[in-house]
Amino acid sequence: MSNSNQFLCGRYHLDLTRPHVMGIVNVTPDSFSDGGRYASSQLALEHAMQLVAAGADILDIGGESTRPNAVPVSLDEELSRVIPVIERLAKEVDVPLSIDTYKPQVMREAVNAGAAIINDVRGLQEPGAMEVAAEGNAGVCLMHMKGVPQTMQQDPVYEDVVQEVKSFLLERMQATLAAGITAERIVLDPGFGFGKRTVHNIALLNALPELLELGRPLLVGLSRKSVLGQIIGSDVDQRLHASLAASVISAMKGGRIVRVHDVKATVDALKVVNAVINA
Ligand code: 7PM
Repeated sequence: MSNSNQFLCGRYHLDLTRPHVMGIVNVTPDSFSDGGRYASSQLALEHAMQLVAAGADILDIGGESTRPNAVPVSLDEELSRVIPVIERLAKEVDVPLSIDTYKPQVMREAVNAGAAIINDVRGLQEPGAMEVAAEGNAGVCLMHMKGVPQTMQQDPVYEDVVQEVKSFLLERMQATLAAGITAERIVLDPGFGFGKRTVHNIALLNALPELLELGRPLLVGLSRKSVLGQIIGSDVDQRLHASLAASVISAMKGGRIVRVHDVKATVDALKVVNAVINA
């Protein structure tokens, strides 16, 4: 077993030799009722508990600030969405909690509230983010994105997408190591759908073995994404089977964490992958 499968995050030591499932928990205001903040916290908590019962190894909690085309969320709004949920979950569940944010203040308060992983779609490039990540012992996920969320899907162009993503991840990993964060606390993510067209996403999925040469575990987020919709021609609520195919392919090609909405189905699919990998 290679040491590069160990992922240290907070008080957790994950052995990623077995592919792990990260369940997505979105904390967003309920648009159908005026239930307010308490209602959306409650919904997120209940959803998170269901994902753990379904076998999630990690929970990724996000207040929607990182979403492409999303209405920008203010710092105070993002904090008031995610921090109460993290505080409660840290007491209720025994899996590492990840905070999906690029904002240093949200990272700091989330870690203080019990988050074990900082999942940053900007790869700790926001001023102050690297320092906050280095303060504690949280794990970090460094993701590649080309451009900025508002415009990144408007005809992104690459000469060689695999080399560009690989160089970027190497540079961010080196910056993170230089800040005093040890290699075992780092996972890398090619950032599917973040400034990539379908051909780029497919090329990256095929190139996971090459990205593994960077020496750290890879996190893959393809669940329900538009690249799958492009391939099968379905709306976002009809992408379960395509998402399962993507998770299976990711794990077979060396991906070590899959970030998904549909945890139970993914856990079952990856059990089949494991039976084959371990044979
Ligand atoms: C609209 C478009 C809504 C895209 C939500 C999304 C990733 C992530 C997201 C990923 C890591 C989603 C995305 N995607 N963090 N956050 N990797 N590390 O589908 O691929 O949830 S947001």
